[in-house]
Amino acid sequence: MRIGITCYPTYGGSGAVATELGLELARRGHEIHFISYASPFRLRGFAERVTFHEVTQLEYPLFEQSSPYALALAVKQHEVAKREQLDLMHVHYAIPHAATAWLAKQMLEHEGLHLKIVTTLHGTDITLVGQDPSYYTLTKFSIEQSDAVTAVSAYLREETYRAFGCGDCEVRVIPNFISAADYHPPADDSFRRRLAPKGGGHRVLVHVSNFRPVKRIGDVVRIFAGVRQQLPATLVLVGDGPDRDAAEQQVDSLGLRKDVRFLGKVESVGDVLRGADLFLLPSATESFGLAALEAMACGVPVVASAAGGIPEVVEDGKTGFLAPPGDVATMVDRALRALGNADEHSRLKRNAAARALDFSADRVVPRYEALYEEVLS
Ligand code: GMT
Repeated sequence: MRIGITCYPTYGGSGAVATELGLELARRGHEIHFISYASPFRLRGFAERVTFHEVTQLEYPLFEQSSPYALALAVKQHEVAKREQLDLMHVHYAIPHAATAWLAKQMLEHEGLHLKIVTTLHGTDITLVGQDPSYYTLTKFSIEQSDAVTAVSAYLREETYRAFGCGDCEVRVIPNFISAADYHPPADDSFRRRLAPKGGGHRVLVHVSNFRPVKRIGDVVRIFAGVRQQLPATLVLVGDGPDRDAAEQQVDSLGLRKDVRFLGKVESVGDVLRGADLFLLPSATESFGLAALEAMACGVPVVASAAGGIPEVVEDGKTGFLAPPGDVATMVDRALRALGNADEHSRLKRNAAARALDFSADRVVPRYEALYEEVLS
């Protein structure tokens, strides 16, 4: 098949999943065309059957506050679909990608050409941004106009029905996945020692995100502070975003500077995750929690919020522990339970690595291929 993929190219789960999907599909023999304003961050180097098409925009004084990216994207989607004879366009994150794909499709129809649209809903396109009155009707319309719609968790599917109704449209759940070869538990503790080159018994806690308010970075720091009172430990924070400055200040005010490392954006999170003893994800909500899955794939247990789609990924008491969002005391208790006893930690690590295999690319990507075939038949 010849498949167009549009996603946000920046650090973030939806762009990561879209890019890994494109690369996996290309390995399986499909021709993939990424269309976005920049090359997706996980698309590095040459890959057979993969092409990137950059959306270019005219700078014009009148557009000062509102450069119409969505229109330029629709034009590029139309152009690439026509020139490369795409069978379908798979868009990740509904806003504005599902609407621009619909526009491109209308232009093609006008020329006697047909393009199928598959939309994957990822999270705040449904739970937050899409429900804002400024986007609601267009989000609902473009979901309903898609030829197929997927959600990354059962929670997100139900939330889509609850918030948008979505008439006759069937939202299928296809979970996020990991390419198992990229994430595997380390055979020794060399990665861990690189992150915290201290003596035995020292623990490494990791959090990876784009530091938006929904991630509750303040809770990450407070959970760590609680653990640090009981155990020698280092907190490694990966990523960047609006709440980073506040987190830096919080770390200073709690006197934790020497125990916390802010790494900023890191291209290969696997290298960091392989050095972790525990992953923290205390988000207010999370439609899936790809970062937690990536940690589990490296054999790292997770302490997370029992919110949104996280319980579909992290099994409480088995691959980590869940607690209500904001319940820092319980999360500290669970983190200490996970880290304080070597046998318990090993059990959680084994379970986490095994559970992650349920979400391997080999299991999940064929479900997208089957959906494409159905849409095209
Ligand atoms: O929806 C968002 O907030 C953005 C998106 C992203 O690009 O980071 O994150 C969502 O999609 C990821 C990939 O499917 C999920 O793993 C995240 O849980 C989800 N984020 C939220 O629901 C807050």
